[in-house]
Amino acid sequence: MCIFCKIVNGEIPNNTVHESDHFLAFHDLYPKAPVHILIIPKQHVDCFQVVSPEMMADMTPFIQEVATKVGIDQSGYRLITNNGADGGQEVNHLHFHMLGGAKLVWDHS
Ligand code: IU
Repeated sequence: MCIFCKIVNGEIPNNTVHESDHFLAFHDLYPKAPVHILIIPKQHVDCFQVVSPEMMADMTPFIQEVATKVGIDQSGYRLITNNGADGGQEVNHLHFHMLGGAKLVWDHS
């Protein structure tokens, strides 16, 4: 079972920000910005390339709710998903990084 599935089923603790029946948002263990939240579907999906349009449609308002809940919906944030090897994906369970809480620098590397 993948590490994020273990977080979903409670085997590994997490610092939850927001939760619904289908999605979970929790603080990244190694934050790269003042706010760094990971947003995942509870159902295992490998990566963005294979996610269904229906799941993305459901996930969109959840992601927006997370931003509102942590108070960065107005100040702004960056939403990233690393897809596959060249994208730098290390955990093979779809996740969006929500980064904010400061004016972010755009790093193209
Ligand atoms: P990536 O896009 O797959 O590279 O991102 C994985 C993220 O998961 C990365 O930012 C890690 O810090 C984060 N993470 C975590 O928060 N908790 C964990 O147990 C593991 C990784 I493993």
